[in-house]
Amino acid sequence: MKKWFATTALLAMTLSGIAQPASALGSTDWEKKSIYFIMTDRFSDGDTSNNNYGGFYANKSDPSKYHGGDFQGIINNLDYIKNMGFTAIWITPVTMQKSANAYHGYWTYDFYSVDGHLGDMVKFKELVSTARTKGISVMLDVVINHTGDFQPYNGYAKAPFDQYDWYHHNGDITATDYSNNNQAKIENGDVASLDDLNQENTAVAAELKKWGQWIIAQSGVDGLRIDTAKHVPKWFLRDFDTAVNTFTIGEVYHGDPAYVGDYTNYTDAVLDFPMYYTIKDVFGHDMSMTKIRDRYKDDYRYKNPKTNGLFIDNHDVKRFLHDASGKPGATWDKWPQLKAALGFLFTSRGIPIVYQGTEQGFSGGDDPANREDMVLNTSNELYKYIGKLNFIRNTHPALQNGTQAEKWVDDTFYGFQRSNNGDEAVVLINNSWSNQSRTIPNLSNLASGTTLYNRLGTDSVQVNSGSISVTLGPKEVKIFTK
Ligand SMILES: [Ca+2]
Ligand SMILES: [Ca+2]
Ligand SMILES: [Ca+2]
Ligand SMILES: [Ca+2]
Repeated sequence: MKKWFATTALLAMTLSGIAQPASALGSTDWEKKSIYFIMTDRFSDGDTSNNNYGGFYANKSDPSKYHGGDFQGIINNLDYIKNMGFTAIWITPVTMQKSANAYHGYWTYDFYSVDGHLGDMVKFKELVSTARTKGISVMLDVVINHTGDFQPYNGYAKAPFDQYDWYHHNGDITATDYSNNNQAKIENGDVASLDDLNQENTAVAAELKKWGQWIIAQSGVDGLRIDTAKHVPKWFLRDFDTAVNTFTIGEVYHGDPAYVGDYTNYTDAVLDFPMYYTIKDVFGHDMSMTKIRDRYKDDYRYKNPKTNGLFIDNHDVKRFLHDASGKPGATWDKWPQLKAALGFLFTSRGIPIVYQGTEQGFSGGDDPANREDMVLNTSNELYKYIGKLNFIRNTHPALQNGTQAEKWVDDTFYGFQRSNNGDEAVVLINNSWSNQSRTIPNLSNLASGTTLYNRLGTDSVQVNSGSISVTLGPKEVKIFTK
């Protein structure tokens, strides 16, 4: 009888649309995931009836306008993501906007409404629960630094965010503020005229925390990506993280690991911007692999580098294939650089994040050229390659959150081993445009005679007194496991 009551109660809750139970994924769960980053408006239009919501018309020929993508479009294509091996998605903000150019979702008008271009709260819940049945967790992008640009000429965001003293009124953060590292202004000034919320006002702080709890309870999302985190006072990031009681990863757009790493004292994790710049240099511009070694030397600055969000590009910077130098002397030969960068992304410590379109070879430049309309071609070689990398990572705990030790570094060659309770992976990367041979010494936990198999190819190698001798082709990555 007891059991029957419990089941019925649960069913009743689901049917009446009451908040779903929080999934309570912690940092350790997120370390194991790989994330596909979706800009919803540009992903897939699953419901054309919402394309003109609010009088802001979808127009695919204008890159600064809505293009019609929505929750239904994601729901319809979850298998496209699942079959590429991703175990989580990060979606752009869902709050209601009030601008013809707010397709991206970062300019909130009403915190407590879902933007009608995307769908409604019921559809949002359906996305989260359907994704979960396919083994895909959902991370929601949230903006707690600012609203849209309404002040001083167009009033405010919707109540209760419609009061003068709920905002800072300090003017824009200037280029000089950034170059002088004027942190007070960076936290209390406006980012590109977007109205900066005054978290020192206790009513604002309380409302933002209440909203964070509300959107999680309503939707059932498994974690939050905190937009513009370096513009939010650090003490409030911590208060917010505590209040929402879920995994948070902050966007701290800065190249200095000392600056970025400090934020892991206030959020659970950060996006690894310092490593992004290193990946761009090393893999995109053929620079020395000693830069990878040097970057890892700063790992002590992060509370837990296994939760660092790793990425090769995103919606705010030029795509990797736009920026990459390509093969010297060739007209356009950049895929080998991209594939090497992705090989690193999926094997290094940290959570790999791939921005939609990388798997289709998109090569857009600065915003909005980097926000292309998606095509969903599962036969693209890059789609298959990412699927293979995800499969290898998903089947090897060593590559998810194992320990990581450097075994070789020189200008063109990098090697490291990852270990996790008996699972071993040796990752080797040739960053040059010619064949390279090396003997990699000092491998751990691998007895002489052990055969290691390259999971990105068909070759194998035998361990001899803790060493392996290997040859890699141009820009080749080999991932050896037992
Ligand atoms: Ca639509
Ligand atoms: Ca601020
Ligand atoms: Ca403004
Ligand atoms: Ca947390």
